[in-house]
Amino acid sequence: NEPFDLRLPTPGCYLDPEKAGMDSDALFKGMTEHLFFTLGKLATSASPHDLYMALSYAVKDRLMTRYLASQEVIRKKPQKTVAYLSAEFLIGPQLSNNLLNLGITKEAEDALKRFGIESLSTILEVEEEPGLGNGGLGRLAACYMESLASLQVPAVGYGIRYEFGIFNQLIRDGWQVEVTDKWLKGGWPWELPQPDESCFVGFGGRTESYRDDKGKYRSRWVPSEHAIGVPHDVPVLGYRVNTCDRLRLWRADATESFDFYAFNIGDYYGAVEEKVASETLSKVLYPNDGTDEGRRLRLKQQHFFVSCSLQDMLRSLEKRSIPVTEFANHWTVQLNDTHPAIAVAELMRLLIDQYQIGWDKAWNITTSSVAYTNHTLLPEALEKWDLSLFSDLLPRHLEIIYEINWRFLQQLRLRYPGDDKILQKLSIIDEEGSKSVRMAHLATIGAHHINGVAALHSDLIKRQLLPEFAELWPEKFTNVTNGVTPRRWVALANPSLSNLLEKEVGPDWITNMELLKKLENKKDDANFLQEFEETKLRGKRKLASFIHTKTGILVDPSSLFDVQVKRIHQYKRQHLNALQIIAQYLRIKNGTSNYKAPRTVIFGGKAAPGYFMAKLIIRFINGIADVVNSDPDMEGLLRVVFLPDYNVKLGEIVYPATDLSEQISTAGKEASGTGNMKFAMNGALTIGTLDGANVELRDLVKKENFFLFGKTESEIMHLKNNSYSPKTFIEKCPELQEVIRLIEIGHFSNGDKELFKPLLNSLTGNDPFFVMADFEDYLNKQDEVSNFWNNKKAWNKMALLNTARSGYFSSDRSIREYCESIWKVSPMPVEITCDIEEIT
Ligand code: H53
Repeated sequence: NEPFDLRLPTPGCYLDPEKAGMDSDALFKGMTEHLFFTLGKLATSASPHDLYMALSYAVKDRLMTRYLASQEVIRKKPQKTVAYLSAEFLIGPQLSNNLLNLGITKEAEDALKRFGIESLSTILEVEEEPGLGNGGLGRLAACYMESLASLQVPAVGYGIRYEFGIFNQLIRDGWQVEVTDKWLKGGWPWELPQPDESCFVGFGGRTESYRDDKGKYRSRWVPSEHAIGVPHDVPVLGYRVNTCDRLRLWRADATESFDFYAFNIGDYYGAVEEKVASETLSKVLYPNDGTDEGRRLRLKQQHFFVSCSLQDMLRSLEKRSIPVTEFANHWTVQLNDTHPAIAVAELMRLLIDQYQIGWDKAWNITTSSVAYTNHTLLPEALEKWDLSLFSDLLPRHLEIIYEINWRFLQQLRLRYPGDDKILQKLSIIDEEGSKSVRMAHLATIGAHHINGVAALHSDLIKRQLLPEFAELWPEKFTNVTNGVTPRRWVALANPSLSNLLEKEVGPDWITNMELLKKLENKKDDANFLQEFEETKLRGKRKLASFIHTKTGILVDPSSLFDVQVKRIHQYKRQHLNALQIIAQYLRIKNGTSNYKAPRTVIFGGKAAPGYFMAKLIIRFINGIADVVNSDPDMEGLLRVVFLPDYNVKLGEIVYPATDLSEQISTAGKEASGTGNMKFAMNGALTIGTLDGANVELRDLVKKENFFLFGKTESEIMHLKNNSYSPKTFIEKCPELQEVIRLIEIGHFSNGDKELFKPLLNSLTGNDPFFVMADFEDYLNKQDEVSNFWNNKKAWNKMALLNTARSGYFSSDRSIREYCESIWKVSPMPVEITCDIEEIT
């Protein structure tokens, strides 16, 4: 492994891997230069945003050596690289993370002081976060990129550079209002546009057959429309290592600024139209989390970024004179859900049509390089494309899919002679109703591995979602439980806890979370538990002041902070939590509460703009908050807060400040959940169902440190199969009847009896997410929580054990599992040497 030679012409002396250029003097100089030359500003008149930009540019400069060295290593010594294909990367703010991973946070603080800025946080606050994802899936992709780099694994994350990310959420009269996310408006300093590596992508048109040089009939695609993908690269630096991987996000450009023919004949608008149409491709992120809308533009986005990415991978082989038949030895392609599943057909098309490789060989290459992660069992999330839309947009891909399907069905016919049912069930084409292409089937057939994202979920994939596939190819199915990066979610988000952890177990916990097990020795140490509690209090004070600034609500940091932050979805059951609050409210009102644990219940999360019931749930929570927060009887006992515009940045404030984490989805519905992991690491206790990764969390922290309630997945199935009736549960629970009555009479809607009717009708009608069935158990469990809260020592001990035992949920562990069992890649350290004398 040849060291990267730093005596290459690199501006500035930011080159020494250890220190040169990393001290505060050099950072100050770099900032001054960027203020002057890049931003055209004088230091004397620089705004906080100018200083943020200048510092970010100076920090990005300091990533470049590692970034280029990491690419050189692969060029010189080819090694298998991970291509993580994802329609979403919710990467969060970049400055703090890069400072942490470079190890120059202190130096940056010192440099800022010389511009009169006393606290780094005032500069971090102005950073606009790129909301290039909806929720769990996009954030997971970001954690995985950070872990890949930290583990020194060569990797590229491929995605879309949406001009508008997930909308910003305002709350007006209790309702969610969506506002366009203009994250690029002030300039975004972290990307490197690479127009010379652009790719062409076709759409529409027709296929035609022709005879090649050897007289063989072949098929080819004649698209009617084209777009250009321009890569914008974001460096992803690992923690205190030289590996700096890449996030390559594609922006769509028009092929020609104008159609000159149309322009010349006077059709000015017609000429501009196609340009505008091509550029809308990367305009906006679809704001649905786990629901498939089947929209034409969405399929275009998917094909656009997948095609660019695969072309980019193939081109990288050509550049290094590696035959494309070696593809699978150099790239391992991970499909993050079915959003990039078109990759199976597109890789086949490129190999067959572009590189003239025969079917069998091409299929072998494809199936040896592609793997698929499933993230959901919800039927509404499983992508299906209308056949007519598909053939209109991607006619050649459809031909290829038919061929893949035909060969697959032939295999099935041999195995299950005469069984047409199974053929229909497994076919890529759904023949029922208006015919459609099932993307999960395409991905499953084209992948060498299919994994779920938590033990229970992976098991359900095999038993419920794709049982016949699992029987056919048991060796393909596996599990990799999700994880989250401890750099962002503990080290950055929770500095006071991090300091305590470092003092207790040393600094290595950041890359080896298992070391936190050592904290178990302290579980009965009153002084240590006190210190641990102090870190939590600090987080709560910060959140309390944030809540006050954003909502005007005053909350008491010594109350129990009970938090549910995640996308709003019926299966996640924010409404179950809301109903429970009403029950507590009623008890206080009726004087029947033995309420010894003052609580602040905090919600946060966005609803898909077209998801009526989710938006009504937000309105419902705000209705309850209004009544509770303005009632003097609730003073000092109960507060309800809906935090607007939940995003990564806000998550960093919320996780360290939480005492109780709400993970209350209907069992069998949440594939994994990752918020549950962030809370546990930060010492929150969980109240939760046996769903997703909660199951593993409870096993790890041990059942006495987890508040379990609710029906299990099999009990839910049983209810479902035996004509579940929510009424029977309501009849058994007088408190629930009271709660419902209060909503009915309009108590939380200023007397409006209609407002929440759709919600009530759903709950008392068919209650699709079994809220009524779990209500009583949940309420009882909440009483237990309150009782525990009054024994602070016991609470702190449980909280400490959650932190101590949460190491398994580091995304480093998940990535190691992917590397070993699916990708077969190993770390490749990047060495950098330089002779400082020579370059300074
Ligand atoms: O993916 C997370 C899981 C979570 C699951 C989520 C998800 C999306 O955010 C979007 C689409 C989709 O199919 C699944 O709901 O349970 O933790 C990461 O795996």
